[in-house]
Order: sequence, then structure tokens, then C-alpha cells
Amino acid sequence: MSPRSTRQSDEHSTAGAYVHPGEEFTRDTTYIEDGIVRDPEHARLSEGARAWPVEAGRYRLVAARACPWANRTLIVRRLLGLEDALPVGLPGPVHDARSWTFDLDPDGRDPVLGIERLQEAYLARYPDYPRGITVPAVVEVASGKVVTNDFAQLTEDLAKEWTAFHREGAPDLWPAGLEDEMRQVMRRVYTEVNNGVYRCGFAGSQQAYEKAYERLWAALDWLEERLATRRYLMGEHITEADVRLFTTLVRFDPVYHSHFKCSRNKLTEMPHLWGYARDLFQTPGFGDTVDFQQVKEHYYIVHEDINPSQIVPVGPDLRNWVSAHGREALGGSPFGEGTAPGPVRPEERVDRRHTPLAV
Ligand SMILES: N[C@@H](CCC(=O)N[C@@H](CS)C(=O)NCC(=O)O)C(=O)O
Repeated sequence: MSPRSTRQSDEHSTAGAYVHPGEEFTRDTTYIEDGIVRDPEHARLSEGARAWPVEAGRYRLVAARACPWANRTLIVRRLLGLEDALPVGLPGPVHDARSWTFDLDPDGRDPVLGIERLQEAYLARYPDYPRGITVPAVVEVASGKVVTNDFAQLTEDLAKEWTAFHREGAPDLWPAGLEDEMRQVMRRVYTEVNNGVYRCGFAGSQQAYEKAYERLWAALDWLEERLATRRYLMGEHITEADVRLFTTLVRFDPVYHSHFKCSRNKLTEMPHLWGYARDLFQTPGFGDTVDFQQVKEHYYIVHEDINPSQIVPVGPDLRNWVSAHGREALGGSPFGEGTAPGPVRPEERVDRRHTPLAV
């Protein structure tokens, strides 16, 4: 059995080389699409995908703080209070041609899975796994095998399938009445913004870059306007759509503006987006998952073809992330009828030298 392809690309198999000369950037959207669901017998998954049962402690989420797609899972897990049910392993910020390593753990091994590289969990399931070893991934602890790396489905499943383990007061990140519009908004955010910054950064020609740049800024202008009158993307309360936009915005000035040449404006020059990003950053569950130093190290060191010196910038100054944002004036409340998550567990706290928050 091997992961199914929606499109063929070897983009992930050439760590260190992300730009293909003359070409537009195309993302490999092939995932191990298994789902972790409440009722595996009646699960409606895509063809060939396996349904695994939701079970506390059976799986381990592997999520590098540096990665925006993995950052989504860290935020949602914390907002929903799934820390006990789904423990986390945190690889360091960089990876080599073979994969992410657990170099932040004392002996260089994930303390529960006992592996040095995430690659071991992929190969345990698919000995000839042909693609990039990506985070986020969920690994079954007993077998050591990767279950899924389908990051978009994963956060949706955490919200909809893992409800038995949600904390009391967990927010509704997928309000039923908003779901259709949410999916449209998230689709545009994904193609134009989350992936749009990569399309700029990994463009293989001047023409491809300029096209990507126009697309990105058209979308950011749309969001700037949308957020002028709405506190959150879908209105009064946070939803999964905000999680998805936030992880790109928080990386914008430290990385995408310079490293990916997304330089028409800084985030700090887009008043509504900047206020919105700070509002979320200061909301428990969002900013307290962000390690700016790991984020910068990941991009500037791993993408050697666009930053051959691998020098990591010292700036920008991050203290403005904790400044007053004034978004309360738009009304709304982050958690709706729910409540904020409690303090971050000591073992999951971001290094205080890597964040402007008092963690
Ligand atoms: N694979 C997913 C998203 C996950 C992803 O790309 N994660 C990156 C880090 S931000 C990764 O693990 N890259 C390692 C590799 O490609 O070998 C996609 O491309 O849509």
C-alpha cells in the first residue's frame, strides 16, 4: 500500500532545493489521508483511506513549531484542550534531506516514540515512502507507524471527531451555520495566502514571481477590507478559518516579507490585518504556540537555495506584537459561549527568549 497521489511532484524529495528554474511553484498535495474518527465503521473517508478510532493516548502528534501547517494543529489542540488525549512531540526547527529530527529532546530522541527522525515513523508504515517527510504527522505510539499527515483534515477531525476529549468550554471552531462560507473563505486563504507566500518565494522565474506577488496582494487587500468591519474572519468569534490565516500572518514580517520577497507592505503597515493578527496573538492558544526564533531558523536555514548563506536575521523587533490592538471596539468575543484555555503546560512552553509574550 502506498499513499495516494492527487498530483505527481518530486518537490518534497529534494530537501534544500525548492525552486525549479523557469517554473511556478506547485505544492505537492499528496497525503496519507487516513482519518482518526469517532466511528470508524461508518466513516466517510476518501477512497482507499483507513479509519482509525479516536482513543486517548493511542497517538502522538508530531508538530514542529517552525512549520505553519503544524502550527495549526498546535493551536487547535490547545484551544480544544486535547493535550492529554493527544500528546505532542516537537522536532527542532531544521531538517535535512532525510527528515525532521528530535534534536531538542535531551538525547536526540522523541521520549515516547524513541525515534531520532520522523522518517522512521513514515518508513515503519511505508518502507519505500517516496515523498517528503512532513509535519504535522500523527503516529500510532504502539506500532510506531505514521497514521496521517493530512494537515487540513487533521484539525477538522480534532474539532469534529475528538469531541469526547474536548475540555469544558472548548470553542466551536466549525459553527454549523457558517461552514459553507467558512470553506469558501478558507479555500481562498489557502490557495492565495497560506500557499501564496510560498508561490512568491519559490517562483522559478521573474514572471512567475510577479504573477504570484499580484495574486498574494490581491488576497491580502481583500482580507484587509474584510477585517475592517469584522473582528474575526467569520464575524464575532474565532473559527478554524482564523487559525489558518493566523499562522501565515505571524510569519509574515519575520520571514515572508524578506525571505519570500512578499514585500509590498509589512504586516505592520496593513492596519486591520495587523490589529487582527495581534488580537489573535494575544488570545490564549494562539501566540503562546509561536516560537519566532524556530520559525526564522527553519526558513532561513532549510531553504538553502534561496538563502545560500543560511544567515538567520536578528530582527524584526517583536515587542509590538503585545501592543494594544483596539479590536475590542468591533465587538465579538474570541471564544463565543466557550472559555479561554488555561495556562500552557510547563513542558510545552515556548522558550521565553523566542517570544514577546510573558510565558
Ligand atoms: N506537506 C504539506 C504541508 C506540510 C509541509 O509542507 N510541511 C513542511 C514544513 S513547513 C515539511 O515538513 N517539509 C519537509 C519536506 O518537505 O521534506 C503540503 O505541502 O501541503
